[in-house]
Amino acid sequence: MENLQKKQQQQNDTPAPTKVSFLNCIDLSNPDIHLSVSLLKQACLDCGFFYVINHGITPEFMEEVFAQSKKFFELPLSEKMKVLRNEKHRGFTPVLDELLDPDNQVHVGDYKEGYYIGVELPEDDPEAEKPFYGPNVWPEEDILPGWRQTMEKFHRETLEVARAVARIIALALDLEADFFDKPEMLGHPIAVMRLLHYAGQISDPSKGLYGAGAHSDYGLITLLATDDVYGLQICKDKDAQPQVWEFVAPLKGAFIVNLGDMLERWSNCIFKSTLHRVLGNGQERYSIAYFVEPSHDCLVECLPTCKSEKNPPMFPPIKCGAYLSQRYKDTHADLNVYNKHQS
Ligand SMILES: O=C(O)CCC(=O)C(=O)O
Repeated sequence: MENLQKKQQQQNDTPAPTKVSFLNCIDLSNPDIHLSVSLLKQACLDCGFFYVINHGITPEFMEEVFAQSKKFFELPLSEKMKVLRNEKHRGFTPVLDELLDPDNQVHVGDYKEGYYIGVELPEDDPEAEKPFYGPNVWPEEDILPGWRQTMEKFHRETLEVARAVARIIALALDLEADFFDKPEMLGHPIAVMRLLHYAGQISDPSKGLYGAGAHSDYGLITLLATDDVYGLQICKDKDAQPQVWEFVAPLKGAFIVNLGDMLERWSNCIFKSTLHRVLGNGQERYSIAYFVEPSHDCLVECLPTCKSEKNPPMFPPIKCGAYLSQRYKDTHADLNVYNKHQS
């Protein structure tokens, strides 16, 4: 993996930043499951971030997804606003829509634009009444031909990668491999993919300017695909003062996987979610985050293998849908802001 990271750093146009984190790498094509479990467990205990390679999605298809994403963000703002995010969190999110770290991003939000795509459910499906479930919002076919098909295929394929990673996580937590495959978990997940575009703004932490403010993700895990521009930073110990930030080297074609807050709760802090942020360095950057959360009604409560008399559950059980709704509400602009701008 060290070689992989060096190779990746050499491929990038810009010199590698000095402080780059070493991350373990899980090869999903490796039949030695014990090795994968051991590498993943070490990564989860150490920093909550690791690479996943040989995951089955071809490099050519990943290139195509990035090319289609770029086409969307290159549209005029007026066109993008036609597919503005709705109350189900589907569609376009303009620059500054999200504010992830209000303590440090004073009066401004993230300098990134995005596009949310969830699991497609027809409007007349009874489940579509629930937050995060329902139909997606799509740009017109004549504006971006084939765009929807590409994104739907990537959504489906990435979910399979997420399920494969979740099986290794289950084994690392001494659970049955299919623990997270249950219908209420990744059988019918809330799986939200988000195309992201950083337009080349230069971040300045001293002024509270970030591509994405410091945060941990809300769900089970996140799979992140990036282009080869540096930007993502992690803070391995969120309780340390001062915080120490390290870059994560981009690895084209791989997923960078991180643990979310629900897994921290599920595992009673044995596996912790990791604080991360994005710094812009003046270069345009594209990434795709895939947030993996269980079904709306899933009760996230301490796993049987993560509690004992000496180590009782630290968190009360929570329903996934309610927890997620609150986290999105806390971090996203009120949609009325856009109505006011338009009137
Ligand atoms: O763009 C990236 O590298 C990370 C994005 C991210 O952290 C997020 O959307 O939660």
